[in-house]
Amino acid sequence: MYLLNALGNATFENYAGIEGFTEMAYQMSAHVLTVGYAVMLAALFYFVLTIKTVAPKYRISSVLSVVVMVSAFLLLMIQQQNWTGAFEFNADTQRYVLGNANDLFNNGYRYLNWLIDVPMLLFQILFVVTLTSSKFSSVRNQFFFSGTMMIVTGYVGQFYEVTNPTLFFVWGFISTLFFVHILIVMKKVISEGQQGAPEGAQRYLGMIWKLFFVAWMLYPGAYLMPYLFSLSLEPSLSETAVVARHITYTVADVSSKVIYGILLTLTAQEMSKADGYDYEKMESAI
Ligand code: RET
Repeated sequence: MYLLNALGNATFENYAGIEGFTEMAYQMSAHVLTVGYAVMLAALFYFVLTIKTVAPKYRISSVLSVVVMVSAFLLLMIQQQNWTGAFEFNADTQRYVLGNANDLFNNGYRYLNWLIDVPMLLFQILFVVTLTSSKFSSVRNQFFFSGTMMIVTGYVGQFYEVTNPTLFFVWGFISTLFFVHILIVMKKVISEGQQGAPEGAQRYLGMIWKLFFVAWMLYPGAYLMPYLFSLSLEPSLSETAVVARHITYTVADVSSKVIYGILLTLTAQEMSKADGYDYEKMESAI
């Protein structure tokens, strides 16, 4: 086996790339990463084109989705290029191996993308729901603080996923504490938002909570992927785990940014109708 520090603090995708990826594993990764950013560009149009289907007071939610789409599109595109740039085809072994590119593969672009998107996604719902007992500014600050701390601590931790499992798990654990705080605050925001909301909006808010919980859980799952595959304190370097991480991140991104944004738009449409703003009955919605 390889020396487990041959590549310094590089992530496990690179260590797996010493032996190399089969055509299928390499291409599936490249394709999944491409679909990831293509969806963001497509959804950008949805959020722009539907903005007038909700009453003006809910429109900041659509604007925040637009911000999320643009930043995710750009960073996920760079993430895909990072993948294709880091490995090259070797005709002798018929595998894609670490090339002599000057940049190894790293998921850091994702983490820094989250630094923009996580606060935006958390703020977004506050422009749709009406809080009954919590204060807007207090919830906003808690979301901002725990959101950024969760990501920064996870970003540091992911550098150690191969070379120092102890540090990897310690940083991951600290990050999880902030994550639990976010889940608690979000649950409260959604429960308050459901009170007094029209029935359709209540139903969508219930769906948003379930989606939020499952989609956000996928991120720590992807962080742990080399260990979920090895089930030991040595990271797995299997290419299946590498592909599984790309798929997990992409499913998580599409759910937590795009589907979440669409459900918030649908919620805001229901609330707009209850407020007397019904785009379906308007002469011209756009
Ligand atoms: C990390 C580190 C390990 C522990 C935990 C994590 C949680 C990450 C989450 C990220 C959510 C990102 C989103 C991005 C959307 O653009 C940092 C992987 C708990 C929950 C929603």
